[in-house]
Amino acid sequence: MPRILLARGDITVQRVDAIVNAANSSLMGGGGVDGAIHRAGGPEILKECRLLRAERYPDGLPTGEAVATSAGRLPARWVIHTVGPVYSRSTDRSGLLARCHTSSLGVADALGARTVAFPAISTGVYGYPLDEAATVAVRATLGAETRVEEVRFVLFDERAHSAFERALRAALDSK
Ligand code: AR6
Repeated sequence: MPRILLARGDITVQRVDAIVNAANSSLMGGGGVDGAIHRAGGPEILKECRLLRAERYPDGLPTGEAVATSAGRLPARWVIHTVGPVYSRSTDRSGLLARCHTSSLGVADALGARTVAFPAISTGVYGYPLDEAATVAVRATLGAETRVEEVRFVLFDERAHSAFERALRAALDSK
């Protein structure tokens, strides 16, 4: 079971083996944390994403799956791209959100990454309520079978940070 740490700030400056990108299935970049990672990491990341699309994912990366590239100019060694679900009021997509976390940790294991930083996947453009997303993210991570030793959730603002604090406390209390 990985140790979970919560931090406030910008994921692009984290000194960890791998950072996770809340991408979209095109892997061609976007806004939010995806835009920030490509801007800070430079063109090398997009070049590798184009190759992945051409060779492995001609129809795009499916929601819930994950794939790695190098990290260009970022301090991390790798970027693990995953695609969160768009929030829906009528359909429960928490299984897909949980899978983003377990898939990303599986990719981290294959790379030999021991420290991994995650953003609050799906809680921006994709509209997932913070408390729900935090609960899913924390539980999936605590339940994952992985050799990753540290998962650091890097939360951009105080609202996200306190949602993850509540979720982590609740998950640890119920153990
Ligand atoms: N570091 C850490 N967290 C950040 C950063 C940052 N530099 N920038 C934003 N966040 P979002 P999604 C937070 O919208 O909801 C993109 O266009 C942000 O406050 O980045 O999964 C993709 O290409 C929020 O809490 O991702 C997709 O099309 C969280 O990161 C789509 O958005 C996630 O917000 C994915 O939407």
